[in-house]
Formats: sequence, structure tokens, C-alpha cells
Amino acid sequence: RTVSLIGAPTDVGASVRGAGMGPDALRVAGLIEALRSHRLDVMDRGNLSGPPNPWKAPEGGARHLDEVVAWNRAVYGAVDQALTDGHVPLLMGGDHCLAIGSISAVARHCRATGKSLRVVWLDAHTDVNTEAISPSGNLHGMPVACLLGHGPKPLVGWSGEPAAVAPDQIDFIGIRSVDADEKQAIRQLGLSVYDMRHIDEHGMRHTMTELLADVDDNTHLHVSFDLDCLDPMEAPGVGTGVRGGPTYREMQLCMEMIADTGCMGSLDVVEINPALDVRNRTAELAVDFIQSLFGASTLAR
Ligand code: DIR
Ligand code: MN
Ligand code: MN
Ligand code: MN
Repeated sequence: RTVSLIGAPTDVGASVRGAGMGPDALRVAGLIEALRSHRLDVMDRGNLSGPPNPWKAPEGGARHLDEVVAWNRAVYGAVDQALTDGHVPLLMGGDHCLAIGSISAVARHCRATGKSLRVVWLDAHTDVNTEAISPSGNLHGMPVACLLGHGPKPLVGWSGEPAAVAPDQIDFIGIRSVDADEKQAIRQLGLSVYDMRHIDEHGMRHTMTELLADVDDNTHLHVSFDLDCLDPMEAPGVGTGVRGGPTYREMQLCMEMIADTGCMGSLDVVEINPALDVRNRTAELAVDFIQSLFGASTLAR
């Protein structure tokens, strides 16, 4: 398999600055070498370019909408190209608003090739706010809503259908921070949210077994990995950390069980914030987990 690395160095979707340095933090942490040591071909496509962060207040409930559209257009094009080449796109964010372009391109590709798409959203947050209900106006809190067909108009419909994914195509893991009106949206949409209480009570193994039960040979699994999913004790380099996340071992098991399906076809690694990190620890942690997602394990060669 060939992995296409796509850097999207921007924090336009966030209100904490610094996630734009994520792609180089992953390179410095040895991402390319780690994947190659696992006998994968790696093509580093470099970094995309886009508008700078204008650092403005939200307008109409959303901050930096034009800039978020421009960055996602670039991401959409690069992910679409990687999939056309038969590669596994690995989007290196940047903040989580970039999942709109990434997953829209994946959804279009799945429809064209007859694959059934499943999205695994690893995050402390559900990111299903809209401009009407978001308390922050930050678009990195809205990508799921946009992909389901509900966010700001310019960010909806990119896959060629009104919604890139249906609610039953997405599962959330690690959730422990949901805004007041977001809770109602989750219930109305009928989203499958495996929150931290579910993981506490059932364990990561049972949770992932349940989540992956109907994955089959025709499934394209897209993993959207927000590093704030982890406990901030493990991953301090994130803009909006929330205590009480999965441990290193729990997250390793989650990644290894996804790898065991053999179905992961695309990946986002987002929200690493080197400005808040400790000696690049969070990017190094991300590299560990990415290796596991691509099949590295303690005893396998
Ligand atoms: C919050 C934070 N729910 C918001 N979201 C974050 O601004 O909408 N998502 N940080 O990753
Ligand atoms: Mn997120
Ligand atoms: Mn998050
Ligand atoms: Mn259960």
C-alpha cells in the first residue's frame, strides 16, 4: 500500500492558535520513517497552501468561513487525487474543520466505487454544532454537522449529495464534552456516541467489537483522529483538552482493532498544537497510534 501524506497547516477553524504547525510536528516526530519501517510506501505531498488566519470574530455564527472554505477546497482536491491514484490519504492537520473536505472527497470516491463508507470519529467532542447553536463560532466544532448536511451553506454538499454521510455511517469514540444544544442535535439525528462512560462500563474491547461488528470486505473505513480524544496527561499538545480521556493502552487497543479489519482506507490526524506541547510528545504519540492503525503490533513482523 502507498500512503499519501497531505499537510494542511492551518488553524482557521479554531480559536486557539498553533494547530497550523501540526504537519511539521508529525514529520519531525518521524512519521515518514515509522510508516516506511512498516513496509509501506510513503509519498509526502508536502503542505497545501491557503489563506492566513485573519483572527476575526465570528460572523453569522461562524468564524473565518471564507478561509475555512478555501482550505477545505485544497484538502478536497488533494484527498480526491490520492484516492484516484489508489493511495491511502493521510491528512495531517491543522484543525478539525479540514475533515469536511477530506471526508467529502472520501464519500464521493466511495459512491463512485461502490464501497460502503463508515467513519470512526475519535474525539473528546462530537463536533456536531452548527452556526445556529455553536457557543464558540469555531468551525472545528462543526465538521460533523456539515458532513451530515446541516452546517453553513458554503460547507455543505461537497460530496455531490446533500449529505456526505448519514447518521448511521458515523460512530464516535472518547466523547466527554458536548455543548448544550449539541446534545439535542445528537438525539434528533440519532448519532451513535460511545462516550467515556460507555468505555468505562463496557471497556474499549467490547465497545470496538460492537462498533466494528458489521464492517465487511466492501467497507471503506475512514478514521478521523482528533488528538484531544486522548487524556491530556498523555497528549498535552492540543488546543481544547478535556480531562478524563482514554489511556495510552485503551487507545492502542482501539487502533489495533481498527487495523485488524484491514478496511482503513483514509485517515485524518488533526488538532496537534505544538505551541502547547511538551517536547513534541503529542506528535510522537500520534506517530505511535498511526503505526498501530497501519498494522504495527508488539509481536507481528
Ligand atoms: C466546542 C469545542 N464544542 C466548540 N470543540 C472542539 O467550539 O464547538 N472540537 N474543540 O474538537
Ligand atoms: Mn474534533
Ligand atoms: Mn476535539
Ligand atoms: Mn455496549
